[in-house]
Amino acid sequence: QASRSVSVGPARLSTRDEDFNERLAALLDWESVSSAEIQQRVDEILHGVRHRGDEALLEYTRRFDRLDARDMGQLTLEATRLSSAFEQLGQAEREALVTAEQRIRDYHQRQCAGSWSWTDEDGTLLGQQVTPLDRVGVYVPGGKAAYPSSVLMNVVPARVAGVSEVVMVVPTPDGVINELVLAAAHVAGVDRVLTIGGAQAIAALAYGTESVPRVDKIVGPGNIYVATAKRAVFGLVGIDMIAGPSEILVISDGGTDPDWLAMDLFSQAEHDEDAQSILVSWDRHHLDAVEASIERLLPDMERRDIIAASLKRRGALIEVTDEKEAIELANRVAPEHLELSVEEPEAIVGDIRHAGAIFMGRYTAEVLGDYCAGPNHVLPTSGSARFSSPLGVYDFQKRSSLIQCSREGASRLGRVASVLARGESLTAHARSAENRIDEDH
Ligand code: HSO
Ligand code: ZN
Repeated sequence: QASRSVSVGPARLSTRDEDFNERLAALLDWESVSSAEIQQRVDEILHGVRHRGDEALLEYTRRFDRLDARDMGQLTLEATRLSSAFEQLGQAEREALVTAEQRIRDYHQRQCAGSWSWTDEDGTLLGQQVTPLDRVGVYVPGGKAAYPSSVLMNVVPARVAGVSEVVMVVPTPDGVINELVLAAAHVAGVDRVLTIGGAQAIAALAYGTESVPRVDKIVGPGNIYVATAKRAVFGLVGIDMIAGPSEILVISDGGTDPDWLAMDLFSQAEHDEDAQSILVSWDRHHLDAVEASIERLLPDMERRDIIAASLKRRGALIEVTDEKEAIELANRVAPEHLELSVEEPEAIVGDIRHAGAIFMGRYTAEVLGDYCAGPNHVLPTSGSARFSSPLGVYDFQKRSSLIQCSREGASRLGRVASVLARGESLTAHARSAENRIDEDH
């Protein structure tokens, strides 16, 4: 009976346990719930900004962020403010930001979809024209969740797609702003930074105000108010997915240093108490060793309270019978991040159907993907990797269909369309098609 619980660490489970399915389901269960009260407060804010524009935006910013500005101009940062934030950094930080940006840009450049068309035998041209969005808003959270790396991950694909204007909003409570976030905005090439946040910033981006331009899509993570506001304005503008807590699932063959694996699990757990870290192996002694590493390493971690809470709440060390069962389990969980900490990841990667990002081999720690490998770190969470993909250039591009009929094509297609239109009793449709039928074709 492998299943038991330890004091500090994650739950121990085995697929052989009778109650395995229920316990796994309970661990995976996570839903973002917005209370009726939050919903109502967000609705009020949206309504205020929609109808009173800048005036309401300044009022909410005064109330929630204690920032007293006369006009929106005071809440708009100059380009030189961004470049000087970058210049003030130490050399190592400047170089790291620049290297990360270059690698992320190179990776995303390969995602660019081109337009295409062909001409059929009737001379009818058919195709698809790809265009970038005109204007995008990027939300960057303030406080402890302000990640400069997320600025790069959200802005670079938009830039690569050819978006003409990227507007960033970042809450600045009491005027305190993260200099690294500004430096990252400079490196990524943000056009305009506004020091506003919360539901009021989402409202301003979605509806536009006297001084905030209305955008076509809003991306970027935020707290429950921001997520609720994004859901509410969806349709009027595009939004990215609403991210749940971060997750990692590691499959280990037993050959990776247990201390490395413990730290990989910690690296997700330290994001937030609801984050999920799961280790799967068919080697029980290895699971014991990782469990011991967790207990030994945890007390020295700076964020040990968050890590401990996350591991206790949603962490697990799961024993499976073999590699095949480990893969099945990973597909069932559809984790945001999947580490294949095995000797030959190439041999099994093709069997992985559901994962946001796959990290292949013992050296490929998830953290490298978080910052600088190149792929995006905005990934589907909570099992949504079953049907969605990492944030990419394609999220900032759209497609228009192209049709150009020759005289002959219009005639042939007109006959088909006319029959179908009459079947739908839409006479104007039918006659519009029939007008172009040429008896010779
Ligand atoms: N692991 C996070 C991204 C991140 N990590 C930002 C560190 N900074 C996404 O799941
Ligand atoms: Zn991370």
